[in-house]
Amino acid sequence: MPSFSTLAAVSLPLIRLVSAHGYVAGITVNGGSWVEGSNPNWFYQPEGDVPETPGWQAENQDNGFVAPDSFATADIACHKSATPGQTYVEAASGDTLTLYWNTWPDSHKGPIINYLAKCSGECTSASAGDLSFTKVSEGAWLSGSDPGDWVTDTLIAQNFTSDFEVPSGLAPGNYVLRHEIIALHSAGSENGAQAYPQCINIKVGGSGSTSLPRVSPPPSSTRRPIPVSSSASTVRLTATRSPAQRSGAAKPMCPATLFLDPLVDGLDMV
Ligand SMILES: [Cu+2]
Repeated sequence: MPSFSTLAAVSLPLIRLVSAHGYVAGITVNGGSWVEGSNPNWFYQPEGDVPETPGWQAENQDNGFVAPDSFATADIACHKSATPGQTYVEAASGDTLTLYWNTWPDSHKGPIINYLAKCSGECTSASAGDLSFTKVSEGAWLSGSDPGDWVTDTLIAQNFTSDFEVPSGLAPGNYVLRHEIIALHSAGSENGAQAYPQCINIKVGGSGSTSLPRVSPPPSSTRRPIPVSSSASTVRLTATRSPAQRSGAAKPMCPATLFLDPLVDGLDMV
């Protein structure tokens, strides 16, 4: 059994790191004026005291993450027990949204992925678990190894910002953007990957006509539980692979890239 001093030595750096996790504090459209995103501190404040913003609020007061053993729950959609943002970011198809994280730790390297879900009515009254997300863009490993240069390093270098382009031609309507970082520094351990999803309501204008595809979940026979309770010593996050990935037709991005496509239905290791 470890002595108390050993435990203390191990836990202190962890406490320090937790406070360094981030959230999307604000958004600009085409470099325009600042739109407030969200803040974990608002979750428990009385309703009237919370600013109305497009950012969803969640029970992530520790600035923490959603672990793989929750990937089959609604928490993976917009973070823990999320409630919808009460306004929208107004944008047109083809516009660039810049998402400002308040901070991000250098050690938390991994993919940054953007999904959109169309709301059937107002996103301001949507439920996270009812949204059907389609992956729109992704970035992950860039160069080097152990662990090399990742898009999260780019985010840090760009003043903690990440750009998202609203797909050109996207039909007007109310959408939820699901912007997610998956930190992989602990992904070698079972249940060790860390998902940091952030949701933002977007009202898309313009005259586009392209709808998001409706993706059917893969047959249950191709799914395995998440996390896979295997004793293998490698990354254990694996569920279904798309047919293209199974046949090898899909180009792997790097040896440790996680794909969540479509949301909840399959988490693939490539
Ligand atoms: Cu962390």
